[in-house]
Amino acid sequence: MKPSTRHLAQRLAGACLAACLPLAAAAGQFKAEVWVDNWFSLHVGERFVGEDSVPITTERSFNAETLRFDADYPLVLNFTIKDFKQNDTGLEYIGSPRQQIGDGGFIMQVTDAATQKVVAVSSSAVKCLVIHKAPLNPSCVSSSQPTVASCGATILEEPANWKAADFDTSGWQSATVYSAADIGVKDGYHDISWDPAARLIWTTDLKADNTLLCKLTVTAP
Ligand SMILES: [Ca+2]
Ligand SMILES: [Ca+2]
Repeated sequence: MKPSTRHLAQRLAGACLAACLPLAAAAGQFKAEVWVDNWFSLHVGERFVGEDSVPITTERSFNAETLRFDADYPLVLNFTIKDFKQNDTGLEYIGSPRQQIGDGGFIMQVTDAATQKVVAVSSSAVKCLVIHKAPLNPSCVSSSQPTVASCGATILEEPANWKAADFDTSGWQSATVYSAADIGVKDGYHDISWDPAARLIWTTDLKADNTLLCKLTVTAP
């Protein structure tokens, strides 16, 4: 082998060591498909996997999203889910004739690339904590100048370590399952072939519950 060829071969081997080993070390490859009104991010355990590519401030951001990631079972799926609100009143289109309390909606499924089987879905098995709830007084929607004081809001910090595998969600609510009509599914929702077990979920109040932390742990099938 000529020195220049050997050098190239060494460089290629070095590139593969850097790029190929992490793939080889991961036990599994997964695809998460998500539709949400309006925005989400996903961590698998503490590791950030991805987020809705359309900013929440985009009007009518009803796109579906597909994220691919490597992980080991058990999968600890940690979703931060947000319904759009213009400010802490929980309202949107403030000051316009369309001023309203917006509503949410979320569905997801995770497919194991090795088997092409859906291994995780949104359902009542998902545990959620509402960390932004507003308005508490829904009649403020008819106010010409709604304020946080008149609307009322409950805003919490994220619990420390909520993404950890051993975080205790026994105090969190089980997700509520909604119909497609309840949610008013649209746009990207219809781009995904949903597993029959994947359900549209939110917490108990589709309108006032604006920011949710939702957690689902999936053991090896
Ligand atoms: Ca919304
Ligand atoms: Ca809302």
